[in-house]
Order: sequence, then structure tokens, then C-alpha cells
Amino acid sequence: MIDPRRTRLLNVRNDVLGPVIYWMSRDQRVHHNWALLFAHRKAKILQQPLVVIFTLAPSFLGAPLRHYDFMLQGLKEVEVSLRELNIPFFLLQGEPVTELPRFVKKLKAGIVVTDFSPLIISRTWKKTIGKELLIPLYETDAHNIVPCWIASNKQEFAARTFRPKITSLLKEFLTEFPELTPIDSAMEYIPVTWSDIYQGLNADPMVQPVHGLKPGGKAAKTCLESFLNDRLSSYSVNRNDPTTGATSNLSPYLHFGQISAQYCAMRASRSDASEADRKAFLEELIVRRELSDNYCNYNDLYNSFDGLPAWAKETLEKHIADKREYLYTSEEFAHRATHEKLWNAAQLELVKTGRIHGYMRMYWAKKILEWSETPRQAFDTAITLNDRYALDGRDPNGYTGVAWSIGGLHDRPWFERAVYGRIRYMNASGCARKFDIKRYIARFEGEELFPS
Ligand code: FAD
Ligand code: FO1
Repeated sequence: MIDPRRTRLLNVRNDVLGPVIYWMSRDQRVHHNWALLFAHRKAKILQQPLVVIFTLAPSFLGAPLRHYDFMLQGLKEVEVSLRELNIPFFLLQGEPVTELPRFVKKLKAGIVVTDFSPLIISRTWKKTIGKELLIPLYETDAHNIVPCWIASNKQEFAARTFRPKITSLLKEFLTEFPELTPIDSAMEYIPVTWSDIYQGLNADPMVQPVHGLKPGGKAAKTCLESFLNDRLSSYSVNRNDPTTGATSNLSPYLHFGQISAQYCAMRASRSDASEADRKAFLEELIVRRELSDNYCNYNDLYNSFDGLPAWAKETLEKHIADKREYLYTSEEFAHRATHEKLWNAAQLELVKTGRIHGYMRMYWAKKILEWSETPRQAFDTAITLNDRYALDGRDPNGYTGVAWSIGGLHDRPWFERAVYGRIRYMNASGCARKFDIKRYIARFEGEELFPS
């Protein structure tokens, strides 16, 4: 029931008799989690206890308090759900590369299973730990429906080259999940003292937690159900209109793994919405999202201008000396000090609500390209602002989204123009053709951030 292709061994070691550890990182949930299911099965076969650990790094790509708060509230729920299955949960504070091997020794563990992330920070942790451990370190892709290394063995050119590969494999991988049964492990353990964890955080409090979006697995499920019941049936028509609120709002939950994309895809494909609406949603949730993991997994320069396609770098560099009608520094962008109300409203949505509507995100990034000194500076500004304020930031989707908007990744050359070269152009009047921009600006100009 667990496809063996979802898991790979990161170091050459044999299973040892001893407790099995699931080192949870990207997929912070108990249900519909292939990595936990794999570890659970190993524990059953070897008749060993199973424990779950999360290593809370002192800092993670500059994540401020907003993100840690959302994540820790979700992890609190994980601890409770695991307790119902008699599976201990440990939260270790400190560098994973020291804390994990130390915990393995203390526990005399026999196997470590972890989940998959294409980000370099996560790959580096595993490379170091895999070398040091004398026991096996397995990695299960619990985030993608088709495991990243199965979907493709190279960086894909565009969605159109990736889509057939993914779609042909969906019938084998878009499946139900086996049930997770309680473990009869005799291991006693002390519950996490969450107050100490919060004390020990040194995350920047300048970016406060957002209201209006409850963290955790239960809230994620409610968000999915409300989307399936009320909004999926208008998704294909309204998804690009930020004033309709027609999208799922699932990205923070998907980013922290508080809900399984595969579970969302199963539920959506069975909904009674039209074929057009289901197709449009699954295109984003499966093809676009898994294409982002493909980009980050096979291009080590995913978070840099240097990672962009050659044609895009060439055309942007050809126009590097073009006169910029407006010029802003990243601070001016951060403080919404541009001449354009629509752009300032999008930045305000991002800063205040921790999210920015998908269509606006493209326009938001492209204007940073147009109004920055250089394309390289624009790329770095967009990543910094996105990761600082967006709850779904520090995600392959973000690096890929910025690379698409500013650097033509997975896109094609368009007709040439100043500053952009042949990168696809967007502007406010283009937005006005799509939706009521006055209404959008009004929502954020008066800083009344949630429509009554
Ligand atoms: P829905 O439209 O309901 O889609 C459902 C899910 O499909 C999303 O949650 C997401 O997981 C996936 N998805 C949707 N659109 C895309 C896309 N274009 N690329 C990849 N996956 C997609 N997404 C992030 O998760 N984190 C980011 O930091 C991020 N930064 C972005 C920056 C820019 C400049 C751009 C253009 C896009 C960015 N995206 C990012 C992708 C996309 O805009 C968001 O995933 C989407 O708007 C999230 O809202 P939703 O969950 O309501 O999406
Ligand atoms: N993963 C961890 O294993 N430990 C952390 O301390 C941690 C902090 C963190 C903070 C913000 C954020 O957006 C993600 C964070 N993650 C952490 C990782 C995250 O869950 C994913 O594994 C990566 O973002 C890869 O997609």
C-alpha cells in the first residue's frame, strides 16, 4: 500500500534493530503523510517503538515571528494527534545537524526516516547527517503526489514539458492513504513545554502573526472544505480576480505541510464541480506546484538571478542601461512608497495579511523589475519581501514564482520593450481589464483589510 518509489535511502547503511525515528520537517502533519506511514510500517515490521521528532532550528532563512507562530501552533496539534496514536513527539531546539545525531545516540535508534524538500538548507542538513549516522537515513517524498525524482530526472523547460510526465503517473500515485493504526510502544515521554519553546525563539517580532487565518491541520481541513463547497465551482472563471476571493487560500497550510496536497487533489477530483473548474484547480495544485519542486531540486541557483534561463538573462542584461522612469530601493518597496496605488495596495495586502493574491503577485513582482536599478536587485528584493511577509514564503513555489515573473522561467520570450527586454509585460491597465482595481485598492487603501 506504500509505493516503494516514494522513498529513497540517502546513505548506504543496513536497518538496525532499535526504535524508528520519523524526523518531521516539511510535512508537519499526522494524517496523509507518506513519510510517517513508511516509518510506521518499518516500526511494525521490526516490532520497534516509533517516535516523531521536529528539530527547531535557531533561525530558518530569516523567518520572522509570523511564520514561527503559524508553524508552532500547527506542531502543537501534531503532538496531540500523535498522542492519540500512542506515538511520542519530541521537539528538539538547536541545529538539526547536532541535535538529530545526539538524539539518535540517546535513543539507540535503528532507523531514521525524513520527508523531502528540494531546498538547499534541507539537502545540506541531510547530507551532513546521512554521513554521520551509522544507521539508515530514508527520505520519503510526502509533499508531492508523484515523487520529485520519479516525475523527472532533470530541470523541466516549462509546464508543457512537465505536464505529460506527471499526468501519465497520476493513476499510479494519486491514490488513497492507508490508515495509521496506534502503536503499542511502551516508551514514556514528557510532553513538550511549549512556553519554553516560545521563550527560546529569536524570530524577528517586527513581522507579527496574522489574524484571520487559523494555523494547524484542523483549520486547513476547514479551509479545504469551504473551498470545495463554495468556491471551486467558480474557480476557472474567477481565480484571477483578487476581489472575488475565489481561490483556496491553502498555500500557507501546504507550505508547512499541515495538509496533504494529495488529499486535497483526491477531494477536488471527486467534487461535483465542473470538469473545467476541477481541471483548472488541479493544474495549479499538481502541475504548477510540483514543477516548482522540480526547478528547486535540479537547479541549485533557484534563489538567485543566476539560475534564470540564459535567454532571459541575456535580454534583461541587454536592457540594463535603459532609462527607468521610476526607481525604488527595497526599503521603499517594503514601505509601499511607490507612485502606483495598485502596487502599494498589493504590498499592503502582503504586509498586513501575510498573503497576496496569485494574479496580483505576478504584477507585483514585474513592477519590482520595472522600477529597480537592475534585474538582479529586483530578483533579490522580490524574494526578500515575499519571504519576509508571505506566510507561504521560503517555498519552492516562491522562488519559482519570482523567477517566472522577473526571469521568464517556464515562460517564453515576448515582443521586446524597454527594461523588460522580451520578459512578459504586465501593468495596471491590464489588471483593470481583468478586475475592478478601484475595489481592490479601496480594500487596502483605508487599511480596512477584511471585507465586512
Ligand atoms: P490556489 O489558486 O487555490 O491554488 C492551490 C494551490 O496550488 C496553491 O496553494 C499552491 O500550492 C498551488 N499553486 C497555485 N498557483 C501556483 C503557481 N503559480 N505556482 C506554484 N504553485 C501554485 N506560492 C507559494 O506557495 N509560496 C510563495 O512564496 C509564492 N510566491 C509567489 C511569488 C510570485 C511572484 C508568483 C507569481 C507566485 C507565487 N506563488 C507562491 C504561487 C501562487 O501565487 C500561490 O501559490 C497562490 O497564489 C496561493 O494561493 P492559493 O492557495 O489560494 O492558490
Ligand atoms: N523546518 C525544520 O525542520 N525546522 C525548522 O526550524 C523550520 C523552520 C521554518 C520556519 C519558517 C518556514 O517557512 C519553514 C520552516 N521549516 C523548518 C521548513 C519548512 O517546513 C520546509 O521544510 C521548507 O520550507 C522546505 O519547503
